[in-house]
Amino acid sequence: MSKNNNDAAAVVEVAIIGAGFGGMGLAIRLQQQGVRDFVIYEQASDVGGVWRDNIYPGAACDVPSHLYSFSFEPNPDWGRSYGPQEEIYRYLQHCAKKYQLSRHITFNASVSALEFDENSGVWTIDFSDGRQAKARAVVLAIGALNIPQYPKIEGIEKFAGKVMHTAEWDPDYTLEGKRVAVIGTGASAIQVVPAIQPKVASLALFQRTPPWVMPKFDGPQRPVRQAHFRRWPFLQKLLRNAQYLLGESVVPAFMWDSFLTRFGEFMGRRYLKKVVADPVLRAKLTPGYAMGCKRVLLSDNYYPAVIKDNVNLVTTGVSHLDENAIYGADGQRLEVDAIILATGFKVPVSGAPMPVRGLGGRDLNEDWASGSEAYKGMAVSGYPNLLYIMGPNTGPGNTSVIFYIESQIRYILQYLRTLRGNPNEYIDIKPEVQKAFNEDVQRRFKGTTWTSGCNSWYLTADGKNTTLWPSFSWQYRLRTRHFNSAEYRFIEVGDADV
Ligand code: N01
Repeated sequence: MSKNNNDAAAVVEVAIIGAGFGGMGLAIRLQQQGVRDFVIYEQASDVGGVWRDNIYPGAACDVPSHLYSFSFEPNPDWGRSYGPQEEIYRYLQHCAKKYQLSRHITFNASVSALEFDENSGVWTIDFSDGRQAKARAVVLAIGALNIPQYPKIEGIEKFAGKVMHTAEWDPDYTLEGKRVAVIGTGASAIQVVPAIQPKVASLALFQRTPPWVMPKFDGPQRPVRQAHFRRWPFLQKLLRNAQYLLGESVVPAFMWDSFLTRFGEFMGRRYLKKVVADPVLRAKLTPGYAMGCKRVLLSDNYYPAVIKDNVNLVTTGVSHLDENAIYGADGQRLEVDAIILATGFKVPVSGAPMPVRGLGGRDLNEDWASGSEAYKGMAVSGYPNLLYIMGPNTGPGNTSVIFYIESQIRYILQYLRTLRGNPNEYIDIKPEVQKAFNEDVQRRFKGTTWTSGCNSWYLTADGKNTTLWPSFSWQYRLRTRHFNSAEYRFIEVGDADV
């Protein structure tokens, strides 16, 4: 493959890290193009990514199910309008089986480091068990939200009961009749709280910032509809397109227009008033920041659960823990058997979860120390032949992440084809191209609700949004439609003087 590579036989053309939606989607598309020289390294023993791992009660998607599948693999059999975790996990297992991905996947392969060698134009992949592999191109399909964020709470190590993060749920622990504290009121919390509230003896809900919650209108999909979708697939496609257009046209407008944001807030407060009669509780649940600045949450059963007698909404913050109890910052002591941390994830793309060394030994985590940045969320200057799926500034604020993943897959296929056509070169995005792209991205955030001044994981410490795409998703699709080789440097393998 490369003129200076002595161990060419062991070098695979493409290594994909991760067998979730991104890695599997790319693998299927590569196969369909007749490319066989690729491997997927997956740290777990099954496919599925976050949909394999997040098994807390109530875990589900807040994007309509018909939008939450590959465009080339519709699922007429979704059981609900919003897919629960196990259904989405089953869907991914079905895709893996149907497209025979297992022959390309190495399971239980946890990548611990990546290093590029400019003399051979090859990436060395280190695994945590000491194994090594080599690939010409690496695609990091490692997901954006998968490293749990554990809060630092004084005394947590002394607590004698159970402590569980929503993303690391212990299915063998029973909550029936237990006294439980839930910390956090984000997307995970509003799903787990209604699922466990009827079972537990008491539920102390520690809310730091009240979220905006809107009704989800979730419900079962009738068998007759499934039958129609199986018989006339275009009907499902129509529904999918209608849902896409709704999310795409209505929601962004609310993010950009302050009048519409106010209207959304009015609707949110109206919904809260309809469900929560007690004005004191309602005041505690009313958000104090502009709608959309943090993720708007969808739920039909969160507020109805919070008003139940066995739920105690604590708004004073967590002070500390002792062996048997959790203390509010106001000094109240609540004896509990279990603490559920619904405290979210390490800020995505704030760095790679492993050392990544590019040209001249540069370190991606150092380069991204003050905020991550890539070209179109995929290529990073100084790290040739390396691509991200769902990298910086490609998170959707309003529509399905699968739409973005498929846009990136189309681009990456062109990138990899170009690479295959230039076997003695490696390619690197020009720094000035990456810089201009990111200046434009940041300019587009100005005046949106995302920069209206809330404390959100979307933002870096200095207020830069490195997570979301600041525009319509169709604009992202258009901008990733064509791979433009003029934007890249093509470097001769062995020409280390770069
Ligand atoms: O996490 P979060 P999440 N003391 O960071 C609070 C995706 N997702 O797991 O708001 C007390 O949103 C924190 O308080 P505050 C989705 O993209 C998708 O819920 O920072 N509280 C907040 O209330 C989502 O956006 C689905 O003041 C503390 C909560 O914990 C992302 O994952 C389902 C605290 C964390 O909320 C993250 O959601 C679930 C502390 N020390 C998740 N630290 C779908 O449906 C944190 N908090 C697809």
